Amino acid sequence: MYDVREWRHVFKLDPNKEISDEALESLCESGTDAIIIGGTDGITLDNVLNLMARVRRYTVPCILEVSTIDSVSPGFDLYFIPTVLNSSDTKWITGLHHEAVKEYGELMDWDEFLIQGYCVLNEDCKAAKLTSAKTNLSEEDIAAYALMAEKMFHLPIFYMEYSGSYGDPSFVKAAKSQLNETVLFYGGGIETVEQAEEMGRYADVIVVGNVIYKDLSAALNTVEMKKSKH
Ligand code: 1GP
Repeated sequence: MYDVREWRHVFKLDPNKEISDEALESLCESGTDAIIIGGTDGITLDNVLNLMARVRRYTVPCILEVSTIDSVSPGFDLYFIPTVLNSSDTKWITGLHHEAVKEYGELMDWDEFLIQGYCVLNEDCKAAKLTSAKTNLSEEDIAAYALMAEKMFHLPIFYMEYSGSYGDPSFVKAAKSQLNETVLFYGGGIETVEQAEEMGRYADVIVVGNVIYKDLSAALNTVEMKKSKH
């Protein structure tokens, strides 16, 4: 079984975006700790299965971050299920989860599922709009969500999501100061190894997404952060 506590760096691939075989090979063989397949729009069973099959040619762990119930399929190493802690719509906190478990709970192998306590922080990102997230948060608010994730809900992952914009490292530090057991993921706007290292000083795992599609070699360089101090 894969242990996210040992990870430092992951790439997140969007099944709704094109990627060449060469680019995919370089990402899978880059030394990153895992490939997460996930996105917000246009996620279908077809594009998820297609990308999974292509990543499966390599030994890197392949994880599905579930965004719609219909696109879940067997064959991944792990499944991440987001619950958006700062959403103001219960659908994104426990609503869809309840529907999914009611339908498929008996079939689920719970050892393969990890729940991510998301805190969505970039008000302009699609995920914030979709989930009606309350993004105007102080350092204390974020620290409290981190503490809730670990102590109240015992979530394995707390994920600070700035998707599309580079966040404030002092906020990541504030979250980390509350966490001992829960693994801290940071994602958003990382385009250089320096940014990856900066966020990686506090976050346990950094997630690199968009830049893959803008500047592949910059994306590949971010893996170098694995050598830096945590
Ligand atoms: C998105 O957190 C990830 O879900 C990564 O963010 O796409 O901005 O790199 P970027």
